[in-house]
Amino acid sequence: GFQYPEHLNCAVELTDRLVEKGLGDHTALIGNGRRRTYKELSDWTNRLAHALVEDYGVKPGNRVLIRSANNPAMVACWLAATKAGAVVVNTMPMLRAGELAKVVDKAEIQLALCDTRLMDELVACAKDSRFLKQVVGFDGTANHDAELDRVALDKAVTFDAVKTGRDDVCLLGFTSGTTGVPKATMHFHRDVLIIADAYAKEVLGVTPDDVFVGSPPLAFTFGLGGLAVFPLRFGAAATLLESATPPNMIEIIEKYKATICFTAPTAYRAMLKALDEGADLSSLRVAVSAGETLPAPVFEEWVAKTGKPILDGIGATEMLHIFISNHFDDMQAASTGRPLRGYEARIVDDEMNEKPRGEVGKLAVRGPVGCRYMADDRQMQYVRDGWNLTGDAFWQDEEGRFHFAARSDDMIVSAGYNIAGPEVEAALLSHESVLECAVIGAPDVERGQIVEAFVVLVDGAKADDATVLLLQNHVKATIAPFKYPRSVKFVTALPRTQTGKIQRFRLREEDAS
Ligand code: 3SK
Repeated sequence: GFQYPEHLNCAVELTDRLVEKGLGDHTALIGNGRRRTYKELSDWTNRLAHALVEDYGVKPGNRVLIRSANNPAMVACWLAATKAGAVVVNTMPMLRAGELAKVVDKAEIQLALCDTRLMDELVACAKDSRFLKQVVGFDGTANHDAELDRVALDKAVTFDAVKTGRDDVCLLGFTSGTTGVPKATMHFHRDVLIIADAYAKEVLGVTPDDVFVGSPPLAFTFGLGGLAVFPLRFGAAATLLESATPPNMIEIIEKYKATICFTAPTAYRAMLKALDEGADLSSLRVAVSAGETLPAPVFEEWVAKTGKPILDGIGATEMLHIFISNHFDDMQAASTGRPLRGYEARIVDDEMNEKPRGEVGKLAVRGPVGCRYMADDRQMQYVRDGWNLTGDAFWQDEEGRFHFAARSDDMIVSAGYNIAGPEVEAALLSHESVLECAVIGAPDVERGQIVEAFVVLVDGAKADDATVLLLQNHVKATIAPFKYPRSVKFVTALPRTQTGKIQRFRLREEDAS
């Protein structure tokens, strides 16, 4: 298993420890037009930690909210607050005052650190809040031109980090879920290191020579792990750019000679569309895909066009990060792979009995990191008999690999057939006219449900009956014909969560109204 000392502050392990190991001059952060070494990151975060404790009264266990886009200053604030023993909630810049208020109330946030460019909504939230008393601005452009930066400027570059226990909570991961109701999940200092040791080390083999890029927000644990924890744990470089959205990721990989890219399948699709003959992805070692299942056509096109491995994995905010993944020596299209070292997974029925290989059931996982909802009675549903039920429908093949079928809510039962919406989506996506799509079960008197597809067409394709027929025939020719979408609706965009997951429940709601 993974062993850690009884007292552990994960932020120290991601900063000062690398300096101790002789990597002080190595690049830690890239962003805002410059590079910062591990020594500079250590000094920066120690100064900020002094300011948080001495000037803003942060005590161990206080909840601190951070509001920012991905940039080096956000990482520095997160590490500094963690060094000070705070429990941090990272939030995305798109959140409005009402959404921030829900987070503030749930987490009982007293202090918020905010990129000065994003103050308005948070100040509006603080005005009516019984918890949030202080909103302190930091300079997201890292010119040290904001209150927190000025206060921190003269502080000492060493800081005695709070001697937190390895099982002290340091992070609250909020999940908006694909159902729309936000929940908070608690994570320990040790969890932050486990995700790096179990995934970044064991699966990706990260070394100080790696350069990470990617698009998921740091406020989403997928992004915090992939873009901050994983590089910093092993002395690699974290590229944190506000502009890191597809398709310009290709230029970013070229410019910074990135070796590891973290993003979701939709972004890889967009990158493939923008990939011209001259693009130089030679620096890239691996593309990591998670957040949604990786459709086989995207896997195949990526490997064919770039010659680089793309590793699909599944994680969850509840589990902090990825727990099942493909591995370099065992990589397959349309498979999520095998549990990481230390994790076990099985497919169960409603009574928690293991299902035979090949049959779709609920995915149950257990391992060194598990789900701990904060004050939420869904804990009893998520964790049963010590197993975490992630809400995904999976099946396991004879060789033991796991395969995604659907989110449990996205299984469609039509005329007695079980149809996994994502399988139909993958078939539709393999047609050249389809840019994006989402498939749901729409109520139907005769069949109970019918397969209904919402399709965003590529530029130039016609949204007419002929295209409907073309797409239906294409699905029938690709997978079992009974799975074809009896209803096809053309839309200009799909509803997504702020982390980019398709909100199929919204499509179902629209259908019902
Ligand atoms: O797949 C996800 O949704 C996820 C969530 C949190 C952390 C990591 C991942 C991949």
